[in-house]
Amino acid sequence: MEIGIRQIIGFSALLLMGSAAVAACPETPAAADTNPETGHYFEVYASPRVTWIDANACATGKTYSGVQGHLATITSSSEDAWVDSLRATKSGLGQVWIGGFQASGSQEPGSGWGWVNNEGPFPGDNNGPAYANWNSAEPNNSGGVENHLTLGRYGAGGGWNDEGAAPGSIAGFIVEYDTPRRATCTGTECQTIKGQFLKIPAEWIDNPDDTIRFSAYEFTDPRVASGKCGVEPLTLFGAAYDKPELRIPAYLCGSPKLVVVAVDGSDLNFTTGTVLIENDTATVLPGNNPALVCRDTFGPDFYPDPAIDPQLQDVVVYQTTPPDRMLENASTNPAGPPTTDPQFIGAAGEFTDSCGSSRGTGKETSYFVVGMHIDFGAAGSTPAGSHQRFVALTRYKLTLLQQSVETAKASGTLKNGDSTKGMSASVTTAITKLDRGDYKGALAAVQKFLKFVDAAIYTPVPENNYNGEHLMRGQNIEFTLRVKVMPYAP
Ligand SMILES: [Ca+2]
Ligand SMILES: [Ca+2]
Ligand SMILES: [Ca+2]
Repeated sequence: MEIGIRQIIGFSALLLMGSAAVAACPETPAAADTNPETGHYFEVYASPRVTWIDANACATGKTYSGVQGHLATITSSSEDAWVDSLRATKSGLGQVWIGGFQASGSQEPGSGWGWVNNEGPFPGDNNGPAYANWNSAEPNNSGGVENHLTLGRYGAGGGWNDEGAAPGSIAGFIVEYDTPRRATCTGTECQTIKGQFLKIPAEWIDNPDDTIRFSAYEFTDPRVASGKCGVEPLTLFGAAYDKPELRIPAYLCGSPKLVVVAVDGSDLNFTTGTVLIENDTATVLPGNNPALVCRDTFGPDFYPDPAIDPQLQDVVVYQTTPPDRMLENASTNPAGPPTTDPQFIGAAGEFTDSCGSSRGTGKETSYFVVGMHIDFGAAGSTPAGSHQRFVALTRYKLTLLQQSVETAKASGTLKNGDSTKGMSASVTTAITKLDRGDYKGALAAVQKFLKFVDAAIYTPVPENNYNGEHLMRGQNIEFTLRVKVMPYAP
């Protein structure tokens, strides 16, 4: 499955304009601004009596900075307040269409509501897990024909209305563009986007003017709505974005939104160490499904028993650009596919080592993905099945670590001393122990491996940060064994 940036199809707007049934789209917005929290660009258009269908066609026919528009989707209270203020204060318009619609055939006013842009369902009252902000008198399905969502019927801050019965009350519509958030950092500690913080080893900054640049792109994982989590991989970016592909394997899935942070660290110079990334996913992605993200973030009410499902935890995903540098990419792996399990094959790897934080080597440019969970699909639907899948995933990760150590030795970055021999031996021991079901022994071997990494001397080589890779992989396996495998052993 692949989603790229949606292309501007010049003649589709022409076709729409040629149809007598569709009104012309307004050219100039009454108000427009960038939401500082999400980076998304919004435009409020005056278009009296426009139908929701026509407003939706206008919105998807517009582009801003190469990004296609959609009727505004409002998935958090902060986004709601900001968009409503743009409408009320800056545009001065009254009731306007936004991107909520009710599935045809839904007769109950409160059932079947969803967002355009594949941004998921939302409840017909204000008490569901997903955000909603209905006025206390709404939705009422007046006249039996109100199947689309508006802002402004009850004034600023007055909440949402289902509309369709009173076309004369419609003043226009709001378009949202999922434009990237951008940030540039200097120094060793910096905030990239709201809710995300990076700590870079001081030795990486050899020039005070060195910068590290970020662009954040928000996506909704299409596999969530189509039931393909744990089944199909996902490819993002590629030629349509003029960027290298980001390949996410089947076992990693959005919750359902995810943010991809594209990192350009080409000004930095680093051959050892890792970058620490701290994410407050509730802030980075306030619209995410709270049942699928971190218990530590949302509190025990949403996720009372950590033994219920170890798959449901916020993870951070890392991939180098280009993707073929990753050992996870079976097609370019010199040792051939490291696993026969298609679910695990893919370039991106998850490298979280506790909820909300992660480590990456950051070599060259890279992608970090925030707001995903591990999802084994049907194979992980029982505690025993989930446990088996985590054991298989850990074994796969250990084989990749083993390969990484051998590749580092061959590159000359590691001398064949005691520490190097200890690294190889402890990974082999971990695999043997895991295969025997001795998880405690496997954990001890991985912890020993990390001590050997600390003791080893890595001679810098230009093409790779092997020290960072060994730290990152070793710490991730240690975490997976300790937090995911051992507590759920039958
Ligand atoms: Ca939105
Ligand atoms: Ca209705
Ligand atoms: Ca209504």
